[in-house]
Amino acid sequence: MEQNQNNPYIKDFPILFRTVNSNRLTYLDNAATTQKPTAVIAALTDFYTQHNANVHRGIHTLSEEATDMYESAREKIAQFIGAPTSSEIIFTSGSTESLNLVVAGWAANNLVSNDVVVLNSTDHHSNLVAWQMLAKTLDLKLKYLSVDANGELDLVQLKTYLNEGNVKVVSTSHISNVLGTVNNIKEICKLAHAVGAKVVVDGAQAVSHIPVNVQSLDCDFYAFSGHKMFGPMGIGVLFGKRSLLENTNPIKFGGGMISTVGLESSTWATIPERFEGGTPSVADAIGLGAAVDYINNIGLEKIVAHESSLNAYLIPKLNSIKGLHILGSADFTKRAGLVSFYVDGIHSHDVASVLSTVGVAVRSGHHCAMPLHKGMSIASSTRASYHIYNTYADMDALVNGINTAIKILG
Ligand code: C6P
Repeated sequence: MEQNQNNPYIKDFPILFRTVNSNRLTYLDNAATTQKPTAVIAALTDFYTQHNANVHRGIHTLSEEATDMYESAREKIAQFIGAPTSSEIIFTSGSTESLNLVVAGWAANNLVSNDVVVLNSTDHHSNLVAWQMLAKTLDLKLKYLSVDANGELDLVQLKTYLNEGNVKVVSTSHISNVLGTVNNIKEICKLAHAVGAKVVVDGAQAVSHIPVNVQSLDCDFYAFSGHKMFGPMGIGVLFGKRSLLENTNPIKFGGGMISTVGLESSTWATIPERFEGGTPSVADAIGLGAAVDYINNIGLEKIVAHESSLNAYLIPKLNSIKGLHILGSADFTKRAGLVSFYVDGIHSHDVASVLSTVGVAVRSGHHCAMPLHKGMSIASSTRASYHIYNTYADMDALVNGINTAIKILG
């Protein structure tokens, strides 16, 4: 029922009613950014038409309203990911800034020369590059976990690394944005914590696709982006355990994040304001709160079941296309709602271009995961990624478009 055009969620997303190149829009680029429901757009409009003011600064009515709305969004997000307190929710501009805050704010002040950070080649550049930069400055050692053909991280090797000593951090994505693998964060945390290492999770592709509870995962930091979960662009979140945030230096200095300022030195506001220097993206945070309400109204179990049924429908069809190779696990029950692939002899951008001519939006390229593609000896891939509003008809449009691309270019 929900997999066909009677999917009840389509009507919530105005953009899905536009045409692209004279075709119905088939939006399959949700891992890059999701579309926005009316409820989120309305929350932004309501803020700007009724409440617009800066937060934590004024005592006039609009400022108090804006502050209440901003803080209540923080509260909603804390509950949504099971954070113990809303003070452990830092608003950032997105996963990239959240990960940079962990690296430049916490790790730069808590790691020393020869400490080891364990990463893996499926990690997004936002994670890899930030650690590489710090490794150069502090002379850290970076170790990389092997990834098998199914996209699974080698946890036996992780145990070996942890036993070798000096591992201070294990940092990984929760869900790979290329392979769709759902990493076993709970187990990784258990192993890492046994030797006192901290776990940093890049949840950009997980939040809104699977239930996330930072307390049951027991991760130390968890980063995600609002725009990949029906929220506005320009807003994201870093969850950090309070004891670690207390030992994290701010990386943005200015208004709103100080307690006292002298001519020689300053002291910081309490957490979380300490990390939110300058005027924050107030409307976008409130919009993200509305996105959380929207997801809660659907229910994450329904989203998981929906994406899994799209996988079950699409993947066998893709597998039957000659010359098309799917990256990651062949077992579609083991992946989140995205599939990346390449077609022999046709560049990923050309596949995406032909798909665009028939209104199908997918992403092509290295998806900010160059080492992963290099490790698979390919330069790039084409990726279809779905969400609650996608249907079997969307999958058919994708498959037909790929067949057309092969006919034209193959
Ligand atoms: N991935 C994609 O796959 P920002 O741009 O800060 O909102 O998110 C960065 C990011 C971090 N980690 C992972 C696992 C991600 O997938 C992303 C963003 C997008 O199409 C853009 S490369």
